[in-house]
Parts: sequence; structure tokens; C-alpha cells
Amino acid sequence: MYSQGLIGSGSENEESEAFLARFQARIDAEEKIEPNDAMPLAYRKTLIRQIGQHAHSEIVGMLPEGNWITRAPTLRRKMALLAKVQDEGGHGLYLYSAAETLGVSREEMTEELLSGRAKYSSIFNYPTPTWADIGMIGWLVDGAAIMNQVPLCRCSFGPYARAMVRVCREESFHQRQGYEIVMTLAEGTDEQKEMAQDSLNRWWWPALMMFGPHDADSSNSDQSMLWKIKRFTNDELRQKFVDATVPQAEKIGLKIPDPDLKWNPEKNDGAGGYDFGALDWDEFWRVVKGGGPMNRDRIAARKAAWENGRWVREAALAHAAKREERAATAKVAAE
Ligand code: BYC
Repeated sequence: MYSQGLIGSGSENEESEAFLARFQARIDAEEKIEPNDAMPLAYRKTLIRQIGQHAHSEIVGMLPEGNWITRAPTLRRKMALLAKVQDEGGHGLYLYSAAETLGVSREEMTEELLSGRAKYSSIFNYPTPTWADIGMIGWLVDGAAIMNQVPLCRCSFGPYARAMVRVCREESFHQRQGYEIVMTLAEGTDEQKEMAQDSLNRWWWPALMMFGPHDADSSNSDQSMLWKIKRFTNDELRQKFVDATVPQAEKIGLKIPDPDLKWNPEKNDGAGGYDFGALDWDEFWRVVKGGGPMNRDRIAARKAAWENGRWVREAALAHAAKREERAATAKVAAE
């Protein structure tokens, strides 16, 4: 996702070697890059793409859980889910604001999402037919998100790094509430346990796909690592997630749906880790390109929300303009 009208893009078109070296030296010295600092155009574009995709993921990610708020089994579950979905909306807003500091507008980003030009996380294109899926999203999807986002708190771009600090705190609460839902089902009746296992079978592989393609197929990783936007590669984070999550599944008696999953004491430089089976990359790319089970519904829901909210945006702008006008009139009268 690339934007038009980037702040300062004109002068940055003439990026001399000395300018690029100075910029890289700041990155290597762990200095934070702030919105008004000079930066290579490609750095700006990479951030707009990633932060925009991240913001869209938070907003689209409200949909699969949002449709369970009224159906959650108890008042306590409803309240927690309502608060969680609201948190995700807040994350989207911090992230859109962080992207806006790079010179792209919220309207442009939304237009790119609704027209299908901007990506959002593949994971939100899977359906949530049972209550166990809501637990699974918290445990696995928020769990994977934390694994990816904790290193982003050290991202070289200041506004993104700072937004991630609060996001990670909230995601860690979400992960626990999800795990608690799954644990309750896993310790319940046979039928409830079966529901939890069926849900794990459906979400395990898509959760691993959240980390993106294999490093060898990751077109952006090398440069993003050099710029310290990413601190770990896609495969490194996927491995950390598997190693952290398998014992959690074992603790509540659920089985990871991977016949190739095996403890390997040699892995992770001798610290040990799990070998796991091959991901279905055809499925991954199909979903990323819009062919997942829920892609069409998700975009249709976002289009309807954007259209239905138009009058609210217009009314808020008209109200702000009126207040500004009144304040200006009052100032003139006072002089
Ligand atoms: N889905 O070169 P690569 C949440 C794209 S929401 C779709 O490795 P990169 C939550 C990638 O964009 C949290 N597309 O890319 C919310 C690239 O495309 P282009 C979501 C994917 O950027 C509600 C191409 O594939 N988290 O927690 O270096 C409820 C090649 O990939 C995916 C974030 O957004 C994917 N899974 O690394 C509950 C984290 N993977 O533009 C929970 C922020 C890759 O080159 N993003 N692609 O055509 C990142 O950390 C990085 O962008 C990624 C990909 C690790 C995802």
C-alpha cells in the first residue's frame, strides 16, 4: 500500500549516498526516527505500507468477534468481549494516526482498503461459527500478534514504536481472556472439549500464517531488518510462537493438529524447540489475494460501515467548523 502526496517526498527524491549513510548511521545508533526528520522515501513507503496494513487488520479484526458479542454465553463474557473489540478499534485508531504522521490521510488509507489495494492480515478471512472460535482468536491470534508486536515496540520509527507499547499491554490481556475461554471449554463436557479441539484444528495453521511467508519468500524482510523496523524475521517469530504455544495446548489437554510436530533438543542453538509441519502456502496466498472464505464479507461490512458513518463524519466536521467560526467572532468582538 503506497500513498500519494508524501510530505517532503520532493527533496528526498535526490537521495545522495551521504544522506543514506547518515540515515543508516542514526538507525544503527538506535536513534528513533521522528515524523519531521529527513528519511529515505523507501523507508517512509515501507512504514506506510506496514502500519496501514496493521491498522486495517485491527479494524477488520473487530468483525469476526463483534458478531459474537450478543451471543456470548454469560454477561461476564459479553462484557469482556465488548471491551476487547473496543480495544481493537482503539489500536486501529492509534495506528492510523501513526501512519498519518508520514503524510498519508485516513481517507486515502480507507479508500485503499475498500478498493482491495491494501492488504490486511489473512487471519481475519476465516469464519467464527462457534463460541470456541472466540477463545481461539484471543489465545492464538492475539498470542501471535503479541509475539510479532513486542519487537515492534523497538521499531526505529518513534510513533509506531510508542503505539505498540500500549497495544501490547492490551493484547496480553486479550490473550489471557482467550486462553481462559478455551481452558473452560477444555475442562467442560465432552461436547465442549470437542468444540474447543475442532476450533483449534481450524485456527492453528492460519495462526502460523499470520507471521507471513517463509524468509526466503519475504520480499520486504531484509530491508526492514536493516532499517530496524523488523527485529526478527517471519520464520524466527513463527518458531517462537510454536515453542510458546505447544505447552499451553498440552496443559489443557488439546492436541495441536500437526502430525510432524516434534520436540527437537538441537533447535534454537541447543536450547530446544519444536519441529513442525509444512504450511499450505497456496492457501496463504489465495487468502492474501482475496480468495479466503470471508474476504468478500469482510470488505462488504467495512464498505457498509464507512457509508453508514458518512453522516456522522460530516456532522462532526460541520460542528467543528461552527465552533471555530463562533470562537473567531467572539475574539473579534473582544478586541
Ligand atoms: N496477511 O515481505 P513480507 C490483531 C504480505 S491485528 C496478509 O514478509 P513484511 C488483532 C506483506 O504485507 C495484528 N498479508 O512482508 C486484531 C507483503 O505484501 P506487499 C496484525 C501478508 O511486511 C483484532 C507480502 O505479503 N498484525 O492482533 O516484511 C482482533 C510479503 O511479505 C501477511 C500486524 O499487522 C499476512 N499474514 O512482513 C484480534 C503486524 N504476511 O505489500 C487481534 C504488523 C505477509 O509487499 N505487520 N503479508 O505486497 C508486520 O509485522 C509485517 O507486515 C508482517 C509481514 C510480518 C505481517
